[in-house]
Parts: sequence; structure tokens; C-alpha cells
Amino acid sequence: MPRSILPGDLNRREFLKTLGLTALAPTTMGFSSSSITKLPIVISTWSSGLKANPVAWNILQNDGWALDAVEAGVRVVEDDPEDMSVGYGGLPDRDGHVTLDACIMDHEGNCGAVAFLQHIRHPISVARRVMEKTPHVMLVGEGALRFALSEGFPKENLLTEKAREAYQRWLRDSHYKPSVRPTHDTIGLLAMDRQGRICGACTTSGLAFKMHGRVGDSPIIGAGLYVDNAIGAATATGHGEEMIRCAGSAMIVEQMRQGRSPQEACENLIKRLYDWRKNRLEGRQVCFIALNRQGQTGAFSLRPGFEYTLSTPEGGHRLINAPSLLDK
Ligand code: SD4
Repeated sequence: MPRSILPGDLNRREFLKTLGLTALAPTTMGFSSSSITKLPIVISTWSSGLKANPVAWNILQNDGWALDAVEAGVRVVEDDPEDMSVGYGGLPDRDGHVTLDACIMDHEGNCGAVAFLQHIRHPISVARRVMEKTPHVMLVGEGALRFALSEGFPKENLLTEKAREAYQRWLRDSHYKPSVRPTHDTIGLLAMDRQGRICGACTTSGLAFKMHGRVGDSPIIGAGLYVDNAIGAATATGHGEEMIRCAGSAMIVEQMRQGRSPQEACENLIKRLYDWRKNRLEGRQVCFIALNRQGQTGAFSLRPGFEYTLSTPEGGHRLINAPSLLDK
């Protein structure tokens, strides 16, 4: 059953209180007086943000650009063999291949993406090169690999022993049925730097044991990530087919444009998706985080269990449980 949603969860209230306390701090942005925000801010999905956010934070604290921060932050997780949903160590598809998806977007609407990319540990950096060095937004598969190699990225085996063993177990038990359950820890990371530039990045190995060639929401601008510097940004994790279906991240930014807070926008979109698709969401998880220009943040999921990492000047790096629509 859907849970009743309180207007304004505790985390948001706690955060807004923090914003109020910082209104006179020296490194403030000149927003309206009720929403002056101390910068920078970093928000990312899951507890892997506890590793990623501090790296992004260091760049932002030295007056760096949010684009460099989001890229550097998620690269930490791409490098981590213990994270089995992203980059090196990610779980393979049902044919045993690690295939990666990522996208990145800056404060001016520039964006780049790669999908179904193999053998390259840092798809987020390839996505950035697509953005900066090609006339295109997205490269996939063999073409993305060729581009990455031409840019000097090394070709590597990304299947760790731990992931290979998990794959062997899955082969034994699953009868080759493509998985519909996301393994968690896809990282979407949003940041606003001291100059008020909002940028975002999202990177994943996608659903574990997916069909070969399957691409989720994470590399799709508007689904897994969207940034509009005039309004804010959103990013997603969970069952990517659902986020693609509702153009999730772009819809959240549009709702913020209509005046909703990031929290309200995340809640509304998930409620709409549930009303629309409730009979087909069995076993599926859908989660969003969002950030607006005023420095407010929001997070919401279809089912319990989603957590995110928020970094602010006062709060440090905090892991927070997101509220959910359903109770299981
Ligand atoms: C996907 N959204 O490929 C990703 C999976 C995910 O945590 O987020 N896992 O559908």
C-alpha cells in the first residue's frame, strides 16, 4: 500500500534549518534572502557517495568547477572493485560481459554519454570527452570503445574474480532469465559549485545479468540525469526501464520549474508513475535525488531502502535514508 507522505520529511526540514543558519556566511550566493545558500553542495545516490562526495568536495572547496567535481567523484566509485554496480568490478550481463553506461551534463546544457561500453574503466570520462570533443551527445558499443581507445583510455578486463564468481552462481541458478532486479549502488552525483554552476554525472554497469546489449536510464540525458542551471538537477537509480518510461530526471526538473521543491518534485513523479503502472512495478525500485538553484535538495523512492549522501558546509558528508511511497 502507498504510504502517506508527510509534507516535508525530517531530512529536508533539518537541511532547510541549516540553510537558514548560513544566511550570513561569507561564501553565500546572492539568491533571494529567504533562500541564500552556502555553497558548495554535493548530493549523490547510495552510500558510495561517502567515498565520492569528499573527492568532489575537495575540488569545489578550492573554487573548482562542478563539472570537474562530479567527474572526479564518480570516478572513485568506478575504480572500486567492491562496488558491483559501477565500473571495474561491476556485475556482467547474462553472457558474462561487463558493459557500462554513463552520462555527464554541465551548467550550460552541454552533455555527453556512452552506453554499452566495454573494457574501459572510466566511462564517465569517456562521456565527458564525447561532450567536449565530438559534435555528438552519445556513442555506444564498439564505436564508443573505438573513440575511447583513440583518446588514450586503456583497454582493460573489468570482470573481477568476485564478479565472475557471482556470475557463475547466477548461471547455475537462473536458467538464463535476464535479471529485473537492479543491484544497487549506481552512482548519480549532482553538485553546485561556489559560482552557482550546477553539473551532474551518472555511471553504472546497469542491471546485473541483463540481456547483452541492454541499456538502462543512466546514460540517457533526461532519464538518468538532467541539469538545467536556471532551475536545478535530478538523477536516478533503480530499475532503469521505469525511469526511461517517465523521462524521470527531466520531469523532475520541469516540476521544479513549475515551482515545486526538489522533494515535492521527486515525490510527485514517483506517485504519478505508481498510479500509472502500479500493476507492473512488482519487485522494481525507482529512486531519485534532486537539487535546485536555491540549494534545496530532495530524495524519494518507490520502495524503502534507498539512501543518499549529502555534503554541505555545515553538515559534512551525511548518509540519509530517503522516504518512500510504499512500505515494502
Ligand atoms: C540501470 N538504473 O541500468 C540502472 C541500475 C541502477 O542501482 O541504478 N542500479 O537500470
